[in-house]
Amino acid sequence: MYRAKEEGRATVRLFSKVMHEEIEQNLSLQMLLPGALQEEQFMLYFQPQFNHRQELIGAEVLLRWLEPNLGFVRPDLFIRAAEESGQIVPLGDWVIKKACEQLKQWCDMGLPTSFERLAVNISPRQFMLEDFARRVEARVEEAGLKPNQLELEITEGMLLTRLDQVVEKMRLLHEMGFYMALDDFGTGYSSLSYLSTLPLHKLKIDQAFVRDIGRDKNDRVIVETIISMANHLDMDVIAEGVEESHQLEFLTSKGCNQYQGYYFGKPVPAEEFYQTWIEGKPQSKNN
Ligand code: G
Ligand code: G
Ligand code: MN
Repeated sequence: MYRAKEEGRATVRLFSKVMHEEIEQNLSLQMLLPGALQEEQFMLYFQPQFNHRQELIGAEVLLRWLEPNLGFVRPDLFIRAAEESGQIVPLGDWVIKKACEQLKQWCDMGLPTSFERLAVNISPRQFMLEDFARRVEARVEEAGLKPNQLELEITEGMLLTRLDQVVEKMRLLHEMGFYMALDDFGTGYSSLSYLSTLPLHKLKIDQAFVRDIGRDKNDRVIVETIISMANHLDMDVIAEGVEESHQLEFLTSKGCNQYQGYYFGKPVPAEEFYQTWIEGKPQSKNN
């Protein structure tokens, strides 16, 4: 009994120590972020997306931070720190600006006709800004692009609070011509009834379901349901985290025609992306 108590206490101590370290880490990242943005320690990586004909249809833009002393900082950690400190607002704006500039450069260099757009992750705090729609529109115009060349990925979690405001802003962005996607779909609480009323173009099936397609019948059912929901609602559906051919086969057989994942390619810097996925496939350029 003593030992149980001791172990109990030790567990509590260990738990709080880990929590303490996480909080410290989060705070130190929060302090480093403003300087990091000023010194341009961030860079964009691009992960290719394909259709069922194995044609390149676009890429997801993923932010990376190379801190001089820490090396690459885990994106989930620094995104959270940026969200909490508010730095996500200037940082997110920087991501949109750089993504637009990069896409414009690639358009000028030549892209395959199958290439539709770049997808950018938008954090809740960024999306809720009063003038978010105007800001993103300005970035697209400055770069000489059209709104439908940019896909805005928002998460299901955003719909849990202030649904009315979120939907209103989605409608506005939709009317402006932006392409709207719901990221990590299936992990939240979306119900079919309100999903059908949202101005959405695309659902992104969360990678957790894709990962276990071969092992877990429940996940197969969920994936199949999401695909059929998207088809009935006239939305595109893309599977994230495709790593193996049997996952691709299952997805294709159920009517999911867009894919992203290590099976095709990892996120890579801009130059490598162009060399590997565009110059490497020189047929069917459109300019
Ligand atoms: O590929 P990766 O490890 O980068 O992504 C980790 C998490 O960080 C994912 O949830 C992804 O959506 C998020 N993320 C990556 N880049 C950005 C970004 O530019 N803005 C926001 N808000 N989130 C991002
Ligand atoms: O939350 P979001 O869907 O934006 O997250 C994208 C994240 O998924 C990035 O961290 C990206 O690096 C990661 N990712 C992309 N493809 C794969 C994959 O095939 N397997 C795994 N494990 N992660 C992936
Ligand atoms: Mn995403």
